[in-house]
This record gives sequence, structure tokens and C-alpha cells, in this order.
Amino acid sequence: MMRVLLFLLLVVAISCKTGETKRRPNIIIIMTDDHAKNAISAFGSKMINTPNIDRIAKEGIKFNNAFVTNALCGPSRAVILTGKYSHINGFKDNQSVFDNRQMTFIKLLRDAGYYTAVVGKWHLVTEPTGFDYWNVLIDQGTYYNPDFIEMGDTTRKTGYTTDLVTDEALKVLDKQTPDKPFAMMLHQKAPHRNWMPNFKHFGMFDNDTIPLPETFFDDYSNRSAAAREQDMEIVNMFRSSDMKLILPKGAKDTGSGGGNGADGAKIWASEYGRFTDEQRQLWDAYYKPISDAFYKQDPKGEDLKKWMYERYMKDYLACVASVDENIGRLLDYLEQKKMLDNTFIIYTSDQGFFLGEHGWYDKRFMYEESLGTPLVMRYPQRMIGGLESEQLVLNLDIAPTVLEAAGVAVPPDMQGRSLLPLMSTTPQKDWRTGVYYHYYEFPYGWHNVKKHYGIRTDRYKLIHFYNDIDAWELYDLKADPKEMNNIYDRQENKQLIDSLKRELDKLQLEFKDTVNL
Ligand SMILES: [Ca+2]
Repeated sequence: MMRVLLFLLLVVAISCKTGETKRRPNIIIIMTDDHAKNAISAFGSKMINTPNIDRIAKEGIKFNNAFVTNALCGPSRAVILTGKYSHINGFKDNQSVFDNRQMTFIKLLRDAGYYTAVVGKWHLVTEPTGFDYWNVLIDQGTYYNPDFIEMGDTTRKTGYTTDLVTDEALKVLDKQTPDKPFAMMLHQKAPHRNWMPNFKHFGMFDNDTIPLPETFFDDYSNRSAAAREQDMEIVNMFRSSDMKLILPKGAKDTGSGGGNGADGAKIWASEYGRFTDEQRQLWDAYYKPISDAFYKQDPKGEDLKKWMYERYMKDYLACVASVDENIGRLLDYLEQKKMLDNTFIIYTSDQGFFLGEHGWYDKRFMYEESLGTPLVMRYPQRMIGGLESEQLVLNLDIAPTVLEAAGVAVPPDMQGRSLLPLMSTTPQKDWRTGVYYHYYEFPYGWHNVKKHYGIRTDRYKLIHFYNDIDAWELYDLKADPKEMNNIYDRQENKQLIDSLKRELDKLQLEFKDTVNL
């Protein structure tokens, strides 16, 4: 009798523990920097195969319409942490300083008994708060031999940053015990500019023809001055730090680099100066012949533009290959440790990126390539795999999603919505019909993209550029998915514009945003 009772108690204990695990998943948010959906095979990329990101999507859910509220590194991170728009969390552009006293989902998870950690890029100026452990890169970080600040102490590590950040993340996982759930933010610097691949990925795309985007030779007619006055064209990239060309001794970089007077050669000298002798030899062995061939060929006009696009893309994609490979390392680790199926994994980027569309690199604009961001989630305790959602979702939604998964109440002042209801084969009917966007970094900062805000519905996009300009743009994404024709001034669209403006007003009211024109 006693034995039976003990056995029953054991069964109850195990099922309670299982129930507990089910209610309280471990959480890993992997975020990269500037990773365009067009460079992920799960999102239809023809240029690269990303089997590990694809695995998360295949065994989980892929959000085909995920967007950011402000397409810039620091602001997006602040939105994710706080679940609030930039004008509420105070981090509007990359000149901002994050007020680290404010509430974040990480602090709430920690209060609820989670072990919390962040590893990799931080980029919010002030120290991380709410983390039991933090080990972050300084500012933008570097591709090689990065400086990590681990709980306040700075150490330079030798090696390739995408690998090293993953190494540090695996060390955090090594310390975990089954009695306490954890939440870790794993933030890669890659594939942020200036796209320096790992040695083992050199030449990976050299035999590929990278297709030119349809809009590569865009002349920005039929758009407002905002599209013409940017400094985001690939042809104006830095010859040194972006293109890795060896400039003649003492020569100035002829590219503007979008940098308001920034000196590309100086940036490159700093990156190149970090290499060990051995690394420098490996680097030169690959890039010097490329540089020599460029000067010999001396391309001009369209040929130059194409050459620069190819160089940019081959380096960018090689950096993505390392990101995907390292996600594979993480998934394998979790699988080996039998932690994979009680961990809720999110993969996203801090925003999208232009990969030659409109002739551009960088982000900022509310156009599809940078407004859109990759978002996939694997959460087997909650859903079967193979799901896709077409709903309009935002980086603003990550905080409430994670909190709900952890069984923590979402504070009423968080402005996003939990995405858990979308993890189902039953379509979610009650969902938002438009997303609100607001970009601020102008006239200072990089790339000269004017301040703007707007609304995107499933079919239309209305944008207002303001500050030193007063220009509206309207796109029909069904008829014109590449956003080449601004149809704002067409008389027949008056009713549509009025209705979109009403919806935009409503969103500004809901999110407490006011625009000072
Ligand atoms: Ca970014």
C-alpha cells in the first residue's frame, strides 16, 4: 500500500513538474542586425540557403507580415525590451540614450523567477539592467577580435564575433539547471555593415551570379524628394571599409558612405588594425587579388554599380552564412542537452535591409524592405510546426508574447499584442488592420532619410515625410509591390486617402503619438 502511495506521489510530482515546465518555457530570443528577409531561404531567398533559420520556421511559425515600428538598430531594441513605441520609451534614434530604469519584459521575467541574460550586441548606451548576467559588445561591435563588456569588465577576445557571441551564449546555457527557467537574448552584430565574413566563408558565393533586383536602377521619379535626397545608394558606399578595396597610400575614400562627412578610410584602418598578423595575412590573401582586379578593370557607370552590388552582396551573404551556422550550433546544443523542446525560440532581426532594391543598402525608410523584418518562432509546447501567419505583426509584440508564454501578466501600458493566439491553425479574426510607423533620425545621423510616419494595411501604405519637407506618398502594394509609383495625387484616390488618414489618426491617438510638424 505504502509503495503504491509512494508511486502515486511520484507520478503526481513528475506530472506537476512537467506541467510546470509546460507553463514556464525557457526563452531564447536570437536577434541579428540588418538581416533582410530576402537573405533567408524560408522567406524565399534565391541567393542563400539558411537551413537552421528555416528549421525554426518549419518546426514552428513563420510570420510573413512582420514589421518594425522604427527601422533603426537602437530604437528597435528599445521597442522590443519595453513593448512600447519609441516616443514612449524615449529611444527615438541612434543619438538617444536608453533610460535603463524603465520597465522591460526582462525585468518582469526576472521578478517572476526567471534567470535572465543578454549576450552580444546591446547598442543602447546605458548598462543593461534586469539581467542576472550580461556580456555585451561595445556600441556596434566589430567583426573580428571584439571587446566584450562582461558585467562591467572589458575583455578583448580573439576570433570571429558571430562565433564568439555564440560561444558566450553556450556558456550561459551550460550554467542552467532544470529547476529554474531562463530567458536569454542572443544578439549578433552580423550582418551589420561593414560585412566582414569569417575566413572559412571567404569565396562562398564567388561562383554565384547574384540577381540584380528589378528596381536596382531606380531613378526615384514618381516619388517625393525624400527618396531622391537620401544617401543610401550602393554606388556611394565607402570604397575602403565597405568594398574592401585597397586605396592608394594616403588617398581619401571617394565614397560618401552616407555618413555626413564620415571618413571610410579611417573606419577601415580601425577594423583592419584589429587583426592579428595571421588574420591579416588570410584577409589580404583573399581580398588583395579582388582589389587588384578591380583597379585593372576600372569599371565605370552601370558596370561600377553592378560590381559594387556584387561585392556588397557576396560579403553580406557570407556574414549571414555564419549567422545561420551558429544558430545550428545553438539548436544542436539544446537538442543534445534535451532542452530544445522546453525552450521557446524566437529568431528575428532588429529590422529589414535593402539588398540593392532601389539601388540601396541600409534601412530607415518605411518601404517594404526595411519596414519588414524576419520573424520565426519555435515553441513546441504551444504549437505544432509548419504554421504561417499573414497577420500584421510588430517587433512591439515580442514583449507581450514572451510574457504571456511565461505566465506573467502583460502590463497595460505595453503597446503590443501577444502573438500566442496566432500560433494556431484556426485563423485569428480579431486582429489589427494597420501598423503604425515613425522614423526620426534626421537631419543628423547617417544616410539623410527624412523624418516620416505612416500606416501600412494589408494592401496600402500611406507615408508622410515631414520636418524640412511636407510630402505624402501612397502605395497600392497589390498593384505596385515594389513601391515605384506614388499614387497620392490621383484624384480617384481621395476617398481611400481620407479613410487611411482617419485610421492613421486613430493609431496615433491609441499609441499617444503626436507629430510636431
Ligand atoms: Ca540594425
